[in-house]
Amino acid sequence: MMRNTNIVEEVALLASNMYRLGWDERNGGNISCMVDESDISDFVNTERVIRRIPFNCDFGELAGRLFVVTGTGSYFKNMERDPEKNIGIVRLCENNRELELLWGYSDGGRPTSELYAHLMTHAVRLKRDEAHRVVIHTHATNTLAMTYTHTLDEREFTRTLWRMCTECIVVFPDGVSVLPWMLCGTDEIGRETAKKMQDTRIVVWAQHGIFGAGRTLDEAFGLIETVEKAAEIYIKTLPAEKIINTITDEQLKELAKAFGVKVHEGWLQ
Ligand code: 2HA
Ligand code: ZN
Repeated sequence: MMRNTNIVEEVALLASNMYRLGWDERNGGNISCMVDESDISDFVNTERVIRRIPFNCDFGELAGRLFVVTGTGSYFKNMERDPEKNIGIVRLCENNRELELLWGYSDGGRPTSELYAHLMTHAVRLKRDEAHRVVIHTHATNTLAMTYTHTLDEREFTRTLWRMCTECIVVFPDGVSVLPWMLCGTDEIGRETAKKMQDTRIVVWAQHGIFGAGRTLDEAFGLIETVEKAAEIYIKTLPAEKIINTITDEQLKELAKAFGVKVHEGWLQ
């Protein structure tokens, strides 16, 4: 590890960088990193459980594993200033019913709403590569924009990205997968993401963002950064063309219902 930073500081630093790239507005984006006891023993007593967080964590092979995870509702902008509030370290319980909080979420918080997708992805990637450790979700701007103008066919999407920068095919020879628009924060999007992660380390969520997996924070971030750079070139060289995909009014209503918000009267069809 560079300098003398611990893994939590590394996550916070990455969150700051991603915020400054403009990808993580408000509470957008989340990061999780699987760690060993030795990575955190300097500042965490793993025998001491601060509190138990109810969660369906029936992830067999991950039971007992430790994760550094950004908190739900927390802003990437604020991670570095107050990591102990915005980031937590949890252990997946053997009983499949709860997470043990060992450090962080100091204001009573809990892990990201996308934890299910993160853990499903960790389980799948770990089977493919025992050195796998990191999952990052972010709202990478140009990648998101591309899902409005490009077909969502995975082969075509990947081929377009590969052609945008010379090194793309070297960085992600496995290509990218694409999920159509789906409600976020659900087990279903988690299952679908993990399924795609069997073949590619990048999964694009149409009209939402991107998921990337890697062995280190740098590797997972570098993957996303490279895809995003290619998407930026694509968007910049795009002729004025019609948008062919969008979030429909039906999907907006589904969101409003799922999150219990009252939408401006008459503004949806
Ligand atoms: O809340 O990005 O997808 C953070 C998100 C959800
Ligand atoms: Zn998101």
